[in-house]
Amino acid sequence: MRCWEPRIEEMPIAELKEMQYKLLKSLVYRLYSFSPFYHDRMKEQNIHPDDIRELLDVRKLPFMFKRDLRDSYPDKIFTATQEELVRYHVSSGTTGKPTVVGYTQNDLNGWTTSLARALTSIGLGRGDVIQVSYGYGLFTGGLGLHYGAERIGATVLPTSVGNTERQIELMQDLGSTAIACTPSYLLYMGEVAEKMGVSIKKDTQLKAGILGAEPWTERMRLRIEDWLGIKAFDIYGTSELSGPMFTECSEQNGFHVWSDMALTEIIDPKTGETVAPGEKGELTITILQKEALPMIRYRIGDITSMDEDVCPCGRTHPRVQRIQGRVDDMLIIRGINVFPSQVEYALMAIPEVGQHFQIVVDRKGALDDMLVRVELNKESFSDKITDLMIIKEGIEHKLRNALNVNADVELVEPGSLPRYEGKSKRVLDRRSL
Ligand code: DLL
Repeated sequence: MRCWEPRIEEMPIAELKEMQYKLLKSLVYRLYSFSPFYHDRMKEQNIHPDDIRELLDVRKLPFMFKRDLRDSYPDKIFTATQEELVRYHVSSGTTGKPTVVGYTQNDLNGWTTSLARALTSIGLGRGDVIQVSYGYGLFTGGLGLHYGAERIGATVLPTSVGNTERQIELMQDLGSTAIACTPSYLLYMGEVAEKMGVSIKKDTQLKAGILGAEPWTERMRLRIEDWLGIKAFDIYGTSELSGPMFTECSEQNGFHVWSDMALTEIIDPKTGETVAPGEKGELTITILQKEALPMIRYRIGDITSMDEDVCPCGRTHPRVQRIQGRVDDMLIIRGINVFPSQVEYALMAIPEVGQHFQIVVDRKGALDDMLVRVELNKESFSDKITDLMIIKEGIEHKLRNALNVNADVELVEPGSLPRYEGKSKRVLDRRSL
């Protein structure tokens, strides 16, 4: 029941690229002929499908942005009729109209295959109990992982989010071996378990976390693995691509993007040019096989780099490195670019610091002011002001070194910052309020 397709997953890179070229060419012809949206876009750029003569010609095609989906709310951009659709998902987003994604049966099959391959690459399969603690419903996380896990013959425990104490009881009673949720929810679950007198490391059979839907850092991975006694794997996707689709394999070194499904480019967000191999830029994906909502050169807004070398696991499909932040997540503090992930990375190296923090940005007069509220761990929290002052100054010093900008630190009691069941919200930017 595992989903291991060596003919595709280990296909020599040159053959994979040839396959991608053929898929791209037929996609472009199809959209030029049948989609008014893409037809007009290509015409505007003076592009005809005959201009696509090799894979690199993808660079001639126009980009697509989230606003294109919003502007065509709810389904004007779909290339399948409502009768052909078998499901909708809707993502709310923080601004403006939501985006709606429709799926044909083939689209759902492809999505499930992508996750089945991914879960297999982690080493999961028949005999595993996968607790799906992503939200079920309009969000893609719950149902996406649900069907992927069923496809590989694992037993699904569809807990969705919330009701955390019950989740922990079920994890113990039914022997969950893997959990899929946001890293912040797993941190919260670990704390709730401790309050219940349960050690996830010692008292459960959990061995893997499939964690994503929000940015997290390598140091957070190490903390989670050490604390909970599991291997933590990154999982990535966005609702527009289908939902969660790609995970790291057992090598834990970037998530494999299946080349027969998606063509990945990393571009300079300012110029739109492709960056040099291995350089950081904006992840841009063309979904090669989707019926209801194909996407050409979709600018996702996530910042990362890509490694096209063959993976030690044998898979030839490129690995995209951990997402470092979003183009629109970047804070500019007194002219210096700061990503929340840099703050997390710096904090997680400091032993006194717990897992939770919050960044508050204000404008004082003409100047930006950044405050980082940091929870200490229980052992380091003390009543002695002098001890706390030393820790606070130490953290401020480390943040200054990591970020090149001054940040004030406020130490707060363990357990006092907000906890999240879904995606966390670590930045409070009060400059725009
Ligand atoms: O978050 C789909 C998903 C569900 C992914 C479950 C993984 C697991 P959206 O709500 O559309 O879809 O949000 C997509 O979330 O563009 C990233 O900014 C962020 N994101 C998702 N996964 C990761 C990750 C789902 N592993 C947006 N690391 C994306 C960093 C992530 N950011």
